Amino acid sequence: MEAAGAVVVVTGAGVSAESGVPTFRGAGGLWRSFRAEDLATPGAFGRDPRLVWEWYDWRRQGLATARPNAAHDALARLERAHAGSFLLVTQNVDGLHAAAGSRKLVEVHGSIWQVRCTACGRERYERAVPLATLPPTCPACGGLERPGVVWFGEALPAVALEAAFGAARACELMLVVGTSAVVYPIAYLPRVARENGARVIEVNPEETPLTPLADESIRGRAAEVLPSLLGF
Ligand code: BJW
Ligand code: ZN
Repeated sequence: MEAAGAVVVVTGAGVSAESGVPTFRGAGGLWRSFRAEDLATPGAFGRDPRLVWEWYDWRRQGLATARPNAAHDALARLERAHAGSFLLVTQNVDGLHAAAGSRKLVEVHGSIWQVRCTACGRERYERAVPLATLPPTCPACGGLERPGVVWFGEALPAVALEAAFGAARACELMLVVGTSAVVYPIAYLPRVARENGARVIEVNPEETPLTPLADESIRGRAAEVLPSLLGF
């Protein structure tokens, strides 16, 4: 790890599992109890914004007391200790990497704490749980607000996406932690890194579609593996 120049870390829901945050796929995952098509698409929001907001409000309530775990902490320390360039690309919307102190961070699927007006585009950071009114409305124009997350079929934020792919092309080491590696375009990042000569290391208790492509797969939980792997 010390020898590596540019480092990129890609994280998914598994990194927050030990903070008590449910993952999406696998045992206990959100998609075992809820249908993504009913809750995490623009069509679902168009049909029933209140239902979608009730689900996000419920998740916000669960996240309000969640704290970063040893994996988030180890990645924040890695950023501070690493002399070369560094980028943490997270698919997570929970805000726990920032809470742990990560700053060179792109949240490519947005943030559950961000709320965006569907009429005027105004964004605001809203930590209140539960929300006072569902669905919430824009303080500026009274329009319907939506969660500031990226749903299926929606483009990822362009600036964040360019930063992620640029860093993936240029890195020498990519660490992929706690993601099922099935959601695109982020699932392309390890391929891009590998094709450009980077070493790719996966940390996940389960095998994923990335496993055959990775240089190394470390089977274990992020909060146990990362502190010892990174030396923090
Ligand atoms: C542990 C652990 C522990 C457990 N320690 N690990 C190319 C091919 C095929 C399909 C597509 C394609 N390109 C696009 C698509 C369609 C689609 C897609 O990928 N579909 C596939 C699922 C088939 N992609 C999109 O629609 C994306 N948009 C797009 O491409 O737009 C194109 C476009 C361009 C221009 C204009 C318009 C459109 C958007 C994807 C958005 C994903 N959104 C969600 C919801 C976010 C909001 C919310 O939270 O509600 O993002 S879905 C959900 O999946 C969430 C996650 O960020 C994402 C990834 O999941 P993640 O993080 O990997 O979690 P899990 O649960 O899957 O895995 C957890 C892992 O942790 C497991 O492996 C465990 O083993 C492990 N684990 N405990 C370490 N302790
Ligand atoms: Zn507005």
